[in-house]
Amino acid sequence: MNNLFQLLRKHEAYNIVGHVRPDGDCIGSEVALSTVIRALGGQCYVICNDAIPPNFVSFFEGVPCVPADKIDNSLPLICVDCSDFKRVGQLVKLAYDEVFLNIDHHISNNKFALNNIVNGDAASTTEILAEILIGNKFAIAKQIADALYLGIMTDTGRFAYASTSLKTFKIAETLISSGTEPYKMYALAYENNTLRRYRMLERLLKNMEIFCEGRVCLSFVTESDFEETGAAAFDTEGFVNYTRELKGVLVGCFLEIRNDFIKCSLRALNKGLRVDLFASMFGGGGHPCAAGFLKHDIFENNFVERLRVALCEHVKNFCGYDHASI
Ligand SMILES: [Mn+2]
Repeated sequence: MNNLFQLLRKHEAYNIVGHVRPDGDCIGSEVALSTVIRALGGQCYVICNDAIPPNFVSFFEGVPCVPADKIDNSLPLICVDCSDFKRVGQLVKLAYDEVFLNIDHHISNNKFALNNIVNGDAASTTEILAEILIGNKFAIAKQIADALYLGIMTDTGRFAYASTSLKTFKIAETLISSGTEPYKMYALAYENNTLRRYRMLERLLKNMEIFCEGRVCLSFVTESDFEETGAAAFDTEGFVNYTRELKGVLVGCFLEIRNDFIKCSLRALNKGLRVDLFASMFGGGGHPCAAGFLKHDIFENNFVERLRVALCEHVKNFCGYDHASI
């Protein structure tokens, strides 16, 4: 893992990209790594291939960004927090034949780059980066610390998921020592809800249903819900958690049923439920407890009904797994 610095010295300038619909870990990784590269004397541009949630825009202060339709593809590409090269979005995918470096923590990562720093056990991509920086005694400036903290806080569900460990808190300690103020990061991420997000939340709660003997909860919002509330794609970030947090539910599923695609997010109570495997049947992926897929092709009218049946079958097959051994 410590070869990150050797790799970064191979070129003078880079493009960095994360996944579409960027979340805190994606943004934190982009900002932290690009700031590190510039601190090392190199140049680096973050490719903005999707709308950055407004509450996270401040993290990009002073970070050179480039729109996805103006990419200089002569610069080597670094992908962060992407399990698959598809996740970078169509424009970036078309611009590049090869990826210089892939840094990620998804168990399903298919190591698509020339160089891969992939650790499926890490709680977040920012945790991987933080460990490397701390291990190499890199002087972590406040902007880098804030970005890393944002990613770690959001991908561990505010330091709550099973992926949260003593190591997570030790890294957080270093970041706080470097100037990060936890309450400010929390407020940015979780106390910036818009009314249109809450209006969407009403619809999520209204459409919620439990089936498979109480083991699966599914809800959805539709294109017209987005239109009527004026919500943007990022306004539904984290909605899937409401489906998973119900008592007795083993797997939660949240669907965005849009005009030309369905986005499915899945969360499981524990690793044995392997929602990443379920998502992979539909061309998606992720983590054992958190996964999803995007269905772009014209889908059958009864797709959601078939999904319900398949989900219940999957949960019945996997909930008998010996959880004690995981
Ligand atoms: Mn992540």
